[in-house]
Amino acid sequence: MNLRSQFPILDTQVHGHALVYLDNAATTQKPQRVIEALDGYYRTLNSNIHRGAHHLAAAATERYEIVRRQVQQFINARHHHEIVFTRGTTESINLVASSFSRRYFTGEDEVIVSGMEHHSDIVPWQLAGATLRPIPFSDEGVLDLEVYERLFTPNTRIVAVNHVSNTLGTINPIKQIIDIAHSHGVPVLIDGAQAISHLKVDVQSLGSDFYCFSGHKMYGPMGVGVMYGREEILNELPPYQGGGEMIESVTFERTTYNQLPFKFEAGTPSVGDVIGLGEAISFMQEVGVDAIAAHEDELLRYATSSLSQLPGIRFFGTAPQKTSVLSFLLGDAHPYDVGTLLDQLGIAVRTGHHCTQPIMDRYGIPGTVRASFAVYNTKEEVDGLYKALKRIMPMLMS
Ligand code: C6P
Repeated sequence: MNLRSQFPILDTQVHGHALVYLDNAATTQKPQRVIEALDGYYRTLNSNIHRGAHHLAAAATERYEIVRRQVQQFINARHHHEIVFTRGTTESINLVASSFSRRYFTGEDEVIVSGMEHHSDIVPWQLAGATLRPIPFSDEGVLDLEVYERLFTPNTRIVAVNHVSNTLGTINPIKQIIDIAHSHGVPVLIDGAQAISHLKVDVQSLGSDFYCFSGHKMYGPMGVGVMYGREEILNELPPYQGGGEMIESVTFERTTYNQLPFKFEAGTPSVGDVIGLGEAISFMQEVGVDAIAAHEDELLRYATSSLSQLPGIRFFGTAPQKTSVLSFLLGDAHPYDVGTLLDQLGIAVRTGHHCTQPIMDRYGIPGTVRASFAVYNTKEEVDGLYKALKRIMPMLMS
């Protein structure tokens, strides 16, 4: 897919080598049009929204609200007021955990998560006082749904699982997970941080109660994300933060709250970043989510078969349904050493526990090397990774 020229950063040289950027699960690079949208916002539109009586305030508000409808359409939400802008997936999940627990927790509360959750979908529930019941997974990285069914108790308040694992790449069967939870009368939050740039998401056909994601992992800016919530459930929840915009009226005795979605958007939002997110969605729609997925699948297959030829390589996450994440270890080499040597050759990967320490404990390893692909990556770059690994292996393996 010849989109590379739209991404200026891909021309960067690193340590005398052309950059090979394979850290897309951490954050994707941004196309020129997203950079221009941010620049254009600050040059021509910058203003606080929903407040001022003047032209710029009205124009910025209109653009911001257009993006809300664009996101609604992108994930097929029923209503635009079900889309709440946040700073990212982490804030979206913290919002739900905080508001949901204040409304529904009674003191003996269990949350079912998967054993492959990101810390962002573990810690907020612990902060809310829940006991976590993790769904185990196989060596390949597939969740055990039979055990899942047995984790429900009268104290189960919510199920919170990721759509795609950032470390293993597994695409979890979230429709099935949601249906099972609903048959127990339990709502479901989906952490879509790693799914939104690879898979078509339809929150209505999935039936998810909450769906959270970050703009920066889908070719958009950092500092903006989305918390989708079903209207009925959002109407039941108390606000997350207090401040401007989320109120209807304030006195020193009593405050009443604004309607959805503003009830959950206290303070000045990151307007320019929301507008940049809109541009990123347009980019993805013009390329086509299916075309993006097909290209990345091809790269994943190619990379898996190519790297399999390296003696002593071990892959983590070999589920049949995967996105373009390849986690591995080279013999007993420490992942950090592999990452540092790759960097010297211009190749950017992530190393460590990837904010999923329970996965590392499950396999008894300190971390992995993770290569993750996006729409602009090429087979030549995969070849570059293979050659670089081959070159550094003798330095690392005893
Ligand atoms: N994973 C990674 O390199 P934020 O930081 O709020 O945009 O996203 C948090 C988050 C939540 N859930 C999942 C499944 C994620 O992968 C992430 C972010 C990055 O894998 C940074 S740790």
